[in-house]
Amino acid sequence: MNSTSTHQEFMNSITAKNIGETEFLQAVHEVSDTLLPFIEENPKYKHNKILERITEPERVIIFRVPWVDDSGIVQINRGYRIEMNSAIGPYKGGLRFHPTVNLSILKFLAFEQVFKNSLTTLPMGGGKGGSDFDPKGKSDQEVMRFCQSFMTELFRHISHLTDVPAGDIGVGGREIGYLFGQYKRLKNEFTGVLTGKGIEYGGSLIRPEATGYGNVYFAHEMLKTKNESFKDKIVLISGSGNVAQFAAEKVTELGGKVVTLSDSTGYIYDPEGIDREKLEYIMYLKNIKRGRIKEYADKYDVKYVDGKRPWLEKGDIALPCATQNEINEEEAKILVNNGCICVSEGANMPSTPEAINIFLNHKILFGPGKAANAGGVAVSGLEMTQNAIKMNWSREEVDAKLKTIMTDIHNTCIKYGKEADGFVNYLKGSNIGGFVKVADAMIAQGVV
Ligand code: NDP
Ligand code: 2IT
Repeated sequence: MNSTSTHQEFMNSITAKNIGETEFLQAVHEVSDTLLPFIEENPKYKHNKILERITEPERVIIFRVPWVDDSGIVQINRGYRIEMNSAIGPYKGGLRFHPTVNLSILKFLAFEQVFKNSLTTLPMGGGKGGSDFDPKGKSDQEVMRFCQSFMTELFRHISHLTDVPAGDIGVGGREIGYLFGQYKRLKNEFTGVLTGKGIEYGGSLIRPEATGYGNVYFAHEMLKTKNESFKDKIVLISGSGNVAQFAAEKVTELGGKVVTLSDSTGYIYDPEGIDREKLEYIMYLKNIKRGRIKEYADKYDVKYVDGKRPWLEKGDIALPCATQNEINEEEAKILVNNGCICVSEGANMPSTPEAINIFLNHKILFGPGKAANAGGVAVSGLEMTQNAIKMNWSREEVDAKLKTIMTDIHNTCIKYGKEADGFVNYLKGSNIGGFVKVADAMIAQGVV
């Protein structure tokens, strides 16, 4: 049987087992498509059914999260933790609070996390969790009560030795603080059970910056292979949350000009560039005022496009940093036709499969999320180490380690993704590079 029909057969069985889980099936399809030929060449993975095992979560926890809003009304949300794979370390991965959260989205994120965490070279398994709770428009008190209720169930399933959650969409420093406080109270122990903690209670310097900075470091490595850099490049960024903000900061520091940012309602286009001072306003707008991106356009008198994404604008480099499936085929074509030479994914699975095909067919630099955004979880791993040795490293130390990790991930992608004509298929490189360590560890540990 050829690998295309083997792939179809594999996908048929996965689809039958995970009915309606669109995003999870999309992620598995993309990974297995590049892995199957490699597995055919290395029969030990086939005989041990690694692909079948790695796509089945070790454990899925689903629970009720009741809480009382400011007007005294009882609200009920659904909480999840997907414990996907612990072959190379404790489950590790973020929590997402967003109304779209469901089992499919969290399983796709947990699946991606297994490969990403392996790529970092640190000993972390893969997991993900969250809730369909929408923090938008909620008071701090409501967010606190929700987080306390969420942790009142989650605490019995996690610990610094077994499963270490962190942030993701809708979960930042504020939420991690409330979650940590409740865990500590319930367990009566002070441990590094969460990462992304405040600096006063065990957090790591550079963790807030890590995903955005890491993405830019990874893109920088890709650009270097073409004797290019960020200097004087026009950069399109989507999102305006944690990842987008620090990607924008690093791009500007490296001499690039960021002309777009977005949120779920639309995007802004600032042809003069979103410089340091304007970025400070974005940080105030998004992290403190919790307002809409349109307010930037009103303040600086620039274009705001409602209901659209930034990919319609002309740019040399695109950094999608908002959410999954935010670049479709049409938008990918527009990017490439407008001369975009590099797409580096700060978000998880922001490009649809059709968009990825456009990038690969045009042989532009395409850095998939599991490689390009691994800086966040990598510094989470460094936070775990600092907690374990009861020491704090300086900004410079953590930043240097982050840079080294991103460069190493880039090298791994080249090792497994360089094709006969010299083109580096980073998708293939990151999938195989992330797979090997986990798969070998699974074989070594027997059928568990
Ligand atoms: P934040 O919550 O800080 O910001 C998310 C941003 O994306 C906001 O601007 C938000 O707009 C926008 N957004 C969210 N959902 C949608 C949607 N459905 N459509 C359009 N825009 C949307 O999250 P992060 O910055 O932490 O996460 C961004 C991405 O990066 C996610 O894909 C996440 O999984 C990924 N990531 C995050 C890491 C981290 O360390 N935080 C690590 C690795 C990856 P609005 O305010 O309107 O909701
Ligand atoms: O998608 C991700 O890698 C994250 N949200 C960060 C996970 C973590 O444990 O820091």
